Amino acid sequence: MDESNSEPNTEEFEFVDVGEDLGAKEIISDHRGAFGEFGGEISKGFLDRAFREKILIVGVVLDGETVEEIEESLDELELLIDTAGADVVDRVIQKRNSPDPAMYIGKGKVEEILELALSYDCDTVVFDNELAPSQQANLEKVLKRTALDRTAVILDIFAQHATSAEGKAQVELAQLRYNLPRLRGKKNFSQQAGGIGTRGPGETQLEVDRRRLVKRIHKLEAELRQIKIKRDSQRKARQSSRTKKVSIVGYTNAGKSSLLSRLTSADVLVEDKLFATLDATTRQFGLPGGEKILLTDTVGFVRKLPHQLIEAFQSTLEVAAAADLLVHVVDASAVDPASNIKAVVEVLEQIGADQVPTILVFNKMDKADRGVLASYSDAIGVSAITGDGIEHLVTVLADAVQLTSQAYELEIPWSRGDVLAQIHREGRVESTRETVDAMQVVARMDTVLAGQLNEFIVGEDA
Ligand SMILES: Nc1nc2c(ncn2[C@@H]2O[C@H](COP(=O)(O)OP(=O)(O)OP(=O)(O)O)[C@@H](O)[C@H]2O)c(=O)[nH]1
Ligand SMILES: [Mg+2]
Repeated sequence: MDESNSEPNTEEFEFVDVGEDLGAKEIISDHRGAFGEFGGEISKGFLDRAFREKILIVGVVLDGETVEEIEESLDELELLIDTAGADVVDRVIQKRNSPDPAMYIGKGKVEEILELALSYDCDTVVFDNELAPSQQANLEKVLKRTALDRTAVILDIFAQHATSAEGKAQVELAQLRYNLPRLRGKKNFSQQAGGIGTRGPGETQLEVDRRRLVKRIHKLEAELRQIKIKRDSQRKARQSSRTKKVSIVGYTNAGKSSLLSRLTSADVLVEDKLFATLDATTRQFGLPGGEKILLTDTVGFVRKLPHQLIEAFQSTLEVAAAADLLVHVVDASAVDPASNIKAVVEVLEQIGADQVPTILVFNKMDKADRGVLASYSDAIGVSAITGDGIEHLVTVLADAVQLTSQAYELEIPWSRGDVLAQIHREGRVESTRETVDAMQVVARMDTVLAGQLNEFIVGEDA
């Protein structure tokens, strides 16, 4: 096979002259590089899992940001890397007005990082900020080791945790969309077998690989569309449109799955790791008043959730945007619950779920100070483990679900006992008054029921 592109292909990259002699005492000749080896399929993640990689992390304090914020973000990155199966050996922080176009951080800082990387003998440097493909390539060239960003780490974790066909397809799609602009030629590029996918006349290896990636992306998109169509129709068949949908959202590891299983005795995966849940699990839950709702537990959020994942997980995240009500679960024992809440609210905005009414629930109160609730007057404290506060949560949940329906005033002729029965069954009657010809009723109903009983409605929002 002709493997002529022995030089990294630079056609899409603005490689800047970053200088060769940066004082490196030794050159690590065979660092993997993050993206050169992909030949169109994701065979492995970005991090090597044959051993625990040693990783240096880098944070940048940009204009308008504080060192504390970045330290916090780096704490989270450290947890993410641990979850991904590697160890952080040290962190570096730089203050800058704005990112450097060539390498995100300044050249002097990169040299410092190289020294540090050599002294720790670390395998990979992970940047907390999203790197442009060219920045990533430039950094790898200078640092002589894999340079990744937070997005790559999160994609890696998702790839490890995906189990369902849909989850796997969603993750692969996100990975491919991330990789596509980062593909570059490499010396030992994957050997092409003859037949389909071989290089056409005048096509470079890089073009072949890019074409294969695009093809795979289209195939996955089609697959996901099919899964969604099938699931949507199953869902329609299963549930009457009147059943209220409540989604449990929140920061990863806050105890969302634990809460679902505490409420519904559902057998869901609960694990002390980030992004344990990637597939939405829905269970029916009977409220004290008798009304049944659908409770869905879904993927957790973090700061700067990669847009590739948000796009690929659109159909999973849709359950939050389409819900009548959200239960936002917060880990009350977290170092800084407020900043986790902020991160979640930001993702909710991104997926168009920020207008959905929300109950704020502080979980893990068994190991938190009650003081955390002080600045959140509407929040409810619970423990999914001990069951403390759960009864109260259920009451609040029932009330909140009621409020998602509108109150109407109806006049129902005595001859229509069937309608009266239907309101009692499907809505919530708040008051009744008998007159000579009719029963006057104030009831909360959703739009579907209200539509059916339109002819009896005499007023709204009573
Ligand atoms: N002490 C204490 N631990 C809890 C409580 N609720 C959950 N946990 C623990 O927190 C960890 C995460 O719980 P999960 O229910 O998996 O959290 P999650 O929000 O679904 O997490 P992801 O799906 O990974 O986003 C597990 O180790 C749970 O046992 C609680 O009320 N108290
Ligand atoms: Mg979970």
